[in-house]
Amino acid sequence: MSSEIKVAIVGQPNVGKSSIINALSNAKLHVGNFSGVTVEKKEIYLKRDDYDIRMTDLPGIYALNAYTPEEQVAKDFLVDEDYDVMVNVVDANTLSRNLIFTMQLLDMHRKTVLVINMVDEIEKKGGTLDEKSIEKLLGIPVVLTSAKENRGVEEIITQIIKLHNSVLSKNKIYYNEKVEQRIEELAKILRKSPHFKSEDYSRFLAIRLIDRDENIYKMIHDLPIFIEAHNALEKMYKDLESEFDEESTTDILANERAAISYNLQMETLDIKEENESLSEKIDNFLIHPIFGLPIFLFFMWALFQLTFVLGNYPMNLIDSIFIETSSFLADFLPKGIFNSVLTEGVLPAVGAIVMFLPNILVLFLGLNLLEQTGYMSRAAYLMDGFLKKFGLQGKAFVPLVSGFGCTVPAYMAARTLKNPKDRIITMLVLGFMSCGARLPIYVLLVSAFFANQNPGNMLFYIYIGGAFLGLIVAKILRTVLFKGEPEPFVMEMPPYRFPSFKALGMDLWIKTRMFLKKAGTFIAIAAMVIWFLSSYPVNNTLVQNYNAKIEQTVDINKKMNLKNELNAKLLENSYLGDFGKFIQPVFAPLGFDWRLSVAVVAGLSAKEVVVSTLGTLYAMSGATETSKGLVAKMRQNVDFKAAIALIIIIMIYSPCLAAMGTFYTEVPQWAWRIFYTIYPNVVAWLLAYGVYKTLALMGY
Ligand SMILES: Nc1nc2c(ncn2[C@@H]2O[C@H](COP(=O)(O)OP(=O)(O)OP(=O)(O)O)[C@@H](O)[C@H]2O)c(=O)[nH]1
Ligand SMILES: [Mg+2]
Repeated sequence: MSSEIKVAIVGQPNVGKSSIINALSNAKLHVGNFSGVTVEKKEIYLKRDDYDIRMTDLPGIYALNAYTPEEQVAKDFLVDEDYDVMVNVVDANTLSRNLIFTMQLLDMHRKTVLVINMVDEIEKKGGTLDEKSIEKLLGIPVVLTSAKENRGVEEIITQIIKLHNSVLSKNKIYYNEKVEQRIEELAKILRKSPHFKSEDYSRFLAIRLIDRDENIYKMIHDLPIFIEAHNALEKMYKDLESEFDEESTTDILANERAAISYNLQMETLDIKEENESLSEKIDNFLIHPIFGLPIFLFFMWALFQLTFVLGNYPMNLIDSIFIETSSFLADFLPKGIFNSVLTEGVLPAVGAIVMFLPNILVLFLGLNLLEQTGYMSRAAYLMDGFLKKFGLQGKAFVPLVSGFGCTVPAYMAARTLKNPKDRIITMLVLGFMSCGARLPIYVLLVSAFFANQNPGNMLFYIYIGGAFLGLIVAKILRTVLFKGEPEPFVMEMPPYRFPSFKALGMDLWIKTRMFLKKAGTFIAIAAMVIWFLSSYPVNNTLVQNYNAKIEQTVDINKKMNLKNELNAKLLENSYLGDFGKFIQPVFAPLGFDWRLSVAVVAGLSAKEVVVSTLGTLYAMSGATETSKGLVAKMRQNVDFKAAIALIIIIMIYSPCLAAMGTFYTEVPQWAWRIFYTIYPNVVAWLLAYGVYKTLALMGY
């Protein structure tokens, strides 16, 4: 019989909680060198000896007084959920500050392991840590780890199992006598209620109440003991605040904890502070008041150059592999529906999207480096003044940049914004940040229509252009709907860290797998649907007429032309052709034919579908020898003005269904949901139309 141990992993942001779980298991939790990477609790299962260990990775929190939605997730879990052992992770580099939170956790009086992570960095600075003394002083087991170097992490499990099998030992933090007296007095009142009979729990609640924790206050609000507790509490606030000469009892407790933590660090950590750390030296350059912003823009520009240039090498290879495989299978397999679905429907569609995988990986690698090195927080700091001009706050930078990767986690990352107005504005404009799935469409169009210019520059302009439009919309929203200033923001500057190649590789591998899986399932199925809708109904008289004409023709080229004409006519008269023509009036002013219109609408499900649908539709129109690839076919069939209009539509209109679903989950108000569903499409159409008309006037 194996027994289960439930473990909560808790600590301040960016201390390495997720990294520790990754080191312990084969979990692939997202890590990054800035605060607020994890915004949703995640469960991981481990098996050791006879134990099933269920670990919950929680978002980082600074204190038990929760503010932001993601901090609330962690706090609710800690206070309300049932778990056997708490693992508190702290960063050895900022020990005393982290220990302040540990004190709050110890108030809960639960089985706790203290994990001091990042000891590798302390060692590099020539420091030593005396964990045995901390153990003695706090009365709980202490483990030193380096998640990065995979050191000490197994010891955490050993301690968890040991704690699980032993009785809870005394590990109270004792406050000043005057405070202790009040805690005991209040706890006694609370114990009169049948809910709070336990000694430990009543003590914890009493401390939280004296700490002015509003959630706990609300919790006792409807209980019979409330009046008595409330009166006692009011008196305590007044008395303590005058006895300690402080504004608030929160400050009194904070001072107490800070003093204990500081002493703990002084007694146990031996380290010489350097004059100017490497991080500071790099910062003199990277967050320079004048050069900082241009340097950031240069990095982004370089990223898009690389995305295009590096991504293009394998692209042609992948493209031709799919084309050759299709034409081989088309001849090899017996003629029939299966053959056609595969070689005209699925393979061209999947190939059309898979060939952009290298571009996407380069983009993700760049974004990942931004996260791993710690530059993200710097860039946020640099952009703060700029973003403020547009009614956004500096912290919004993190979700905005994540949006270049994928809009879904970006919506969730917006949870770190404390102010609901700041958060909703950020979420409403997040879609303007072109995600990785839109990259293939851009690369396709840029390759087809801007081959003579620098295509990397074009990509950069598209992404920056989208972002800039988002800022303008944010400004309008702030002026019209949300009067007021964005809140000032605080974001911690982590030290620069050399990215872990393992984490980078892991992340790219996950992205590749997910992408290929999506291409092989969702995209393939969508392509089949598109194929069937565009192959039926078959107009038999048309086919017979054309076949007769083809028989009579001798010239090979003329035969080919007739065949293509037939295919085009059949396609136009198919179900999808009918649908395309039905929606085309909406897109006709933008110069789209029905195929582009269908692709744009299909792209509402997922942006990859735009390219794959174009792949199928153009493959079915029949290929002439000169235009085998999709790029060439686009150039042949799409007008330049329409291509630009298409780029604008893709840049702005609604993101995929998954992203919209996430928005609906995160934003409960129907008014916002409806606004969000409609306005980007209207803006996209109007802008695309304006640009199309302007280009027409300019003679394109
Ligand atoms: N040098 C060193 N770096 C580490 C260690 N553990 C984690 N890191 C790095 O510290 C950063 C933060 O790690 P995460 O695991 O994302 O931290 P977290 O506590 O989950 O952060 P939040 O989710 O924001 O609360 C990452 O860049 C890690 O690579 C360690 O032991 N040594
Ligand atoms: Mg995390």
